[in-house]
Amino acid sequence: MRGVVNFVSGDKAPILNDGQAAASIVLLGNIGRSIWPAFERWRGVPANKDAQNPLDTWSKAVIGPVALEFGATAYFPSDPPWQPFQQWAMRADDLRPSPLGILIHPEYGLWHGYRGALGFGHFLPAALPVRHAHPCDTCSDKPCLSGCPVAAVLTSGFQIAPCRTHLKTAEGKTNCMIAGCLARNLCPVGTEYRYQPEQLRFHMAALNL
Ligand code: B12
Repeated sequence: MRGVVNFVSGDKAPILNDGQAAASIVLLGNIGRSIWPAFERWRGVPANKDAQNPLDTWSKAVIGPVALEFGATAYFPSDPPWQPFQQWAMRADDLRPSPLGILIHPEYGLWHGYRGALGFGHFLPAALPVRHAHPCDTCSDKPCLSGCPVAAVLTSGFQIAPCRTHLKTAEGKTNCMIAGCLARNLCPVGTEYRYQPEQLRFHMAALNL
């Protein structure tokens, strides 16, 4: 569980399966490597080996039954129309945007993500997150801004086109595709939560369309 959002009037709440606007959502996702062993076990089953978009498929296989059991509506980050997972996440947890576009947390940095959300027609108990200083504001070196070999990480935002072009070059194939995004790897926050090598490679392969 990655946090709870209770919607107030004026919010654009997601629509539940019964057609009503949700009163609350529970966000679900990973911190660091937390989901990886379970995902790898699932992928090791012969029937799942050739699944398309395996991490999204696994997320649905795990979260779908939980939604049924609790009478909730399940939302998934990869399903169009895209739900505003990052806006929800910033309300539910102590997160702010980093220059990479990924939300940064004071403890686990850039090493976390979302696998789904459960929507409910009633409000849920939710503690407001304790807000700390934004780690990027107090980071004087900002290695993420200089670490990308093609300068795809700018203060104005992440540029996907030069990144993807580079990932297809010999250099991209031997560094970013193997070690993970070099700019993300250079972030000094939450390094102990950094994804394991196969997890980094999996996400780079997903980005390299
Ligand atoms: C489209 C998309 C992308 C596009 C961005 C295109 C664009 N310029 O908008 C591309 C393909 C570039 C991308 C890349 C990545 N993404 Co992305 N992406 C999404 C997706 C599916 C939709 C975003 C959206 O438009 N939402 C709809 C609007 C209404 O929601 P929102 O909350 O208001 O939108 C916010 C985002 O759009 C964000 N934003 C704008 N531009 C960009 C660019 C990037 C790179 C990111 C990450 C966010 C971002 O700012 C908005 C305000 O908060 C979300 C999932 C989701 N449903 O949100 C994941 C999501 C934002 N991505 C995520 C991640 C982790 C990545 C990657 C790191 C994955 C990877 N394989 O390496 C890379 C980043 C690469 C890097 N080196 O940093 C995570 C972020 C988690 C976090 N900690 O914040 C999300 C939430 C998916 C998840 N399952 O957790 N992504």
